[in-house]
Amino acid sequence: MTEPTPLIATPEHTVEGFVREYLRELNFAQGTILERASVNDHYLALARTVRHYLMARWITTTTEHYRRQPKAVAYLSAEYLLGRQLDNALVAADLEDIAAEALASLGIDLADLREAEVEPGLGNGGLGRLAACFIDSLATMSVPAIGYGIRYEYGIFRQTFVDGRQVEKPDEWLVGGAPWEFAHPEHEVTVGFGGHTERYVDGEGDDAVERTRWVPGWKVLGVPYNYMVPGYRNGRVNTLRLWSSRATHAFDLKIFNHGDYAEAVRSRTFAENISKVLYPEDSTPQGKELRLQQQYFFVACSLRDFINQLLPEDFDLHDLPERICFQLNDTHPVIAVPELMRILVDEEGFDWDEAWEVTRRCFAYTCHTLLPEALEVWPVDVLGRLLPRHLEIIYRINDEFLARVREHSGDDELLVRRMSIIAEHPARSVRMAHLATVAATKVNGVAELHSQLLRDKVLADFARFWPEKFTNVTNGVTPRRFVRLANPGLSGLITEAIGEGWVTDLDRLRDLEPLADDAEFRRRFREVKDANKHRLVDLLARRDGIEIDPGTMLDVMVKRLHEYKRQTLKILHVITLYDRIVSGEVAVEDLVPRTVVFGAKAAPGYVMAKEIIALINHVGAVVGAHPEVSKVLRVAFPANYNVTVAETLVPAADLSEQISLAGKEASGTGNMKFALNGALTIGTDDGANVEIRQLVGDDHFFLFGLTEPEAAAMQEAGYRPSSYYEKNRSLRRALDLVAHGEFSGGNRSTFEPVVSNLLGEDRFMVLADFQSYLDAQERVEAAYRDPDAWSRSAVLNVARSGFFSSDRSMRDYMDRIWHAEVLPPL
Ligand code: GLS
Repeated sequence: MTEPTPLIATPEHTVEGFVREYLRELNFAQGTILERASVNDHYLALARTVRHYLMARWITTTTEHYRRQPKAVAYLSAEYLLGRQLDNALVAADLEDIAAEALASLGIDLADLREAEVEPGLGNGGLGRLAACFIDSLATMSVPAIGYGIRYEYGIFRQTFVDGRQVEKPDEWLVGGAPWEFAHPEHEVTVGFGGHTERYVDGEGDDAVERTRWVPGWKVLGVPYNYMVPGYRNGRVNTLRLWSSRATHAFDLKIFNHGDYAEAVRSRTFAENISKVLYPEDSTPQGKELRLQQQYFFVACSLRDFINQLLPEDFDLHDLPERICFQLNDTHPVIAVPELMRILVDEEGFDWDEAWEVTRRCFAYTCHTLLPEALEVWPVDVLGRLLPRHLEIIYRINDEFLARVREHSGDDELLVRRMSIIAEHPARSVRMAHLATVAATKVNGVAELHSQLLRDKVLADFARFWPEKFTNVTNGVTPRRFVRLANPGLSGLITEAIGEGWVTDLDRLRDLEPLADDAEFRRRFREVKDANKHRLVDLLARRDGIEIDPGTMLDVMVKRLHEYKRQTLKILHVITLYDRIVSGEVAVEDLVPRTVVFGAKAAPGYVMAKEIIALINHVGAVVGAHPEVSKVLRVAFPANYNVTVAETLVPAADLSEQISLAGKEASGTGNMKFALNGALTIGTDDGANVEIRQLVGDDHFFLFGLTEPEAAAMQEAGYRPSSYYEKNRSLRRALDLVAHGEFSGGNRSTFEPVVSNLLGEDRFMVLADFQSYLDAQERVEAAYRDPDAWSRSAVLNVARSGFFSSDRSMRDYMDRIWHAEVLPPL
């Protein structure tokens, strides 16, 4: 490839240059003029203007990747929870001040235009947001990387509340226009589904070999949409490529040629449905066939694209492992393993062993869960119907793998059954985590404890078989979005104290440590926190009509609604505080005033999670309506918590609730965002909490609850939740209030399912940890009464959390798994 022609019109990096470009966009792309433009016109013109400043870097980065053919990373993820793009692009291109000034000179407020952007919510929660943080870090670190995923037409649903109950609305994020994407229909890829396989003889005489080919029953097209992934001021822009499904052109022809209009339209709908909607389950996938179609669709497109578009034509695929590592983000993209085998064996003529050698070295697998029900399995009849050739390949991979297991274990058939990629019960199915583990060069968990539990429990047989395969990479979050952008006040304070290097080298936050003992610094730190609380007050008033008092302790629990995360434990604490005030046990003067903020979406089919949402809202209403209680306690539950809300909420928080049952939360990443923004954590010894506590120190973290081994032992011995109800008066009173209809207008049946579930099964041991949680909350109160000591702890949380940068996660992946090249900044 020759040098690209330099862009003729990279706009000048000045206010005047920006104004010119902006007006050109408004006039020529939006077809309007300043006086008549709508907010959306302005937003689109602004987004395109910013885009133009990044374009030269993008083209240069892409061209260089092609020319140098470095060892690169392809991140395969069914989810990218990107959040708004505008600010991130402005910051990356160092355009914040220029843009604000340029717009102001035209009488426009940048802040108003920000609000016009609908965030692309192409993910459920932590796993999707992690992927977005990772691609940001890879770009900032000049690693040649590409993200591959799905361009869902509808992202995660918009949550509303009706009578306190969750009601889902479609997320129509594309309607206003999508200025950050570039469609490339000329690079469409064809993907097959269904049909059958055939054996045939390839070649003649001595050279004749028997081969297999797949004859798909139907085909769809994948159209790539490219997104810029700008590095932070390093001149590089990587690519996120999301696939959208379309009907093949043959369908259009059929309509005209055969007159079978209805059938042709039906087929078209099938094709277009594939990328229609994000499945809204987090950590508990539903075995829906469309989901498998989505998974195969995007990995088939991505592998094809990588081979055809990003490799030179004469590339020898035997060398593929020297050129790429495909990182499997959870099991969702694991069908890529048999797909690469199929390409190499059936299309490229590799023999099986050669193909396996290449495939195995090209993939690495990240597991993101500990819940057995979250490990994906596909019934063989579903998989075989949709992807018959892939099922054959999986069987053969399994046969060869199990032969090795038998060889090593002396025919331990129980072990063989446990390790098999194919489960026999309850239905014959493919265990995607086993397939991934067998194929991958490396398997990693996402926090130290999680990786340990993978080795000891979830994948223990595999860890014994291949100890060197298993490793840990603790998650991280991007400091660009979650500190620099979300918390300008704190960022300014940090930069003033230690310079701006921290934005790309978060370990430097350590240099803040001495300032924790500096009263003036702590005062300014409190001022920032206070200002952030006021920003939140404005947001909630504007967005949700919720009033909160910025003078109270902000106690925040935001994450998906899941029983293992134990939002019920938090609400039982609220109920206990309520009860103590109402019963006169404590006087309001004796309590630290708090606002408890929840944010949580429940999977639409997850009945218990939706009941818990209703309970929180009903308790909130009663608490807020009580004249005494509401003086010191309020519950705020803004609907539709998303990345945009997080960006205002996290910097305002005082207390971060990370209260999952130990051994259930693989890592958590919200916990990291809060610590980095100076909230103190109340948490169990779970996921990355363990590492947060180790780093910030026990004195600056409120630990409570059972440890993982304790919880496991208690379950083993026969856990009886009702015994806690019987023993613990506060707990009994709180549960009785719920059961007797205190929060449901006297109706005892409303929350009966929640109460009886806690008393009867309580799978996640809320009752066992209740007292310990109350005790920890008492310690929180005591600590909060001393603002100086509290802010000292908060500053230390910031100073000691640099480890949780996703840049560090990327370095760990590079060193332990990918061994990709790092290019110089441009
Ligand atoms: C998750 C885990 O539940 C989180 O603990 C983890 O932080 C995240 C990213 O590794 O992955 N797994 C999952 O299915 N959804 C998640 O958020």
